[in-house]
Amino acid sequence: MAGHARPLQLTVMEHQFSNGRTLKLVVGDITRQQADAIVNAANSALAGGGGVDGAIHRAGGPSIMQELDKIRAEVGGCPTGHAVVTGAGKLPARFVFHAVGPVYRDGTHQEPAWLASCYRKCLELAEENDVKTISFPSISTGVYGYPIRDAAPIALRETSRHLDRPETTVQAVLFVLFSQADYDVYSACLRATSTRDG
Ligand code: AR6
Repeated sequence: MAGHARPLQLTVMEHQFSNGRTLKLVVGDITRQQADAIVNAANSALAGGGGVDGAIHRAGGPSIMQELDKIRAEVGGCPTGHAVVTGAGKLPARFVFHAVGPVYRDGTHQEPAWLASCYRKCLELAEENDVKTISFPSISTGVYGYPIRDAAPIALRETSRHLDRPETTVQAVLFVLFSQADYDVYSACLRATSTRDG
């Protein structure tokens, strides 16, 4: 390969479903992307943290944590595989859906089911709140250690299934991947699925 230029890496990929809905992948910072709802990769305590959680609270301002404080006082937190909704503060969105992904152990401790559940719960919240555009980070593949090659097919499968449904208010799903390497994994997976499913 020495001496050969690397092929141009596209940083946007869009898949259109036969019903006109779209699933799009980009590289970027989720706090900078306009959407009706932005998904956060949170923890069960809803206590904030690093990674995308930290970025969302920093960019969105204190109102998000104040709303989470109330939720925590009322229901104690959010179990793995579930999600709660708050406003989006200063973010360019109406809502933040705080989803709690699984901490990865070895893949045999229900991690795939919990991860799939996170995406489904966020899509349910989207329907309940009349959300047309929703952006996701790659849940659990940072601090929580889920191998991205195993997580990406689950994320793409759950969101594609939802977009393919005849009745859904969600018109567009955007995955905002934080590195070119993460984007490359998601785009290869989406390409493989699109080729297989036509
Ligand atoms: N925009 C988009 N993606 C991002 C951003 C951003 N601004 N920042 C990080 N990522 P992580 P988890 C990517 O660790 O694995 C927190 O402390 C990151 O590169 O944020 O679900 C919570 O409080 C990775 O690909 O979430 C929890 O305790 C992906 O987002 C715990 O981490 C998810 O990484 C949750 O861990």
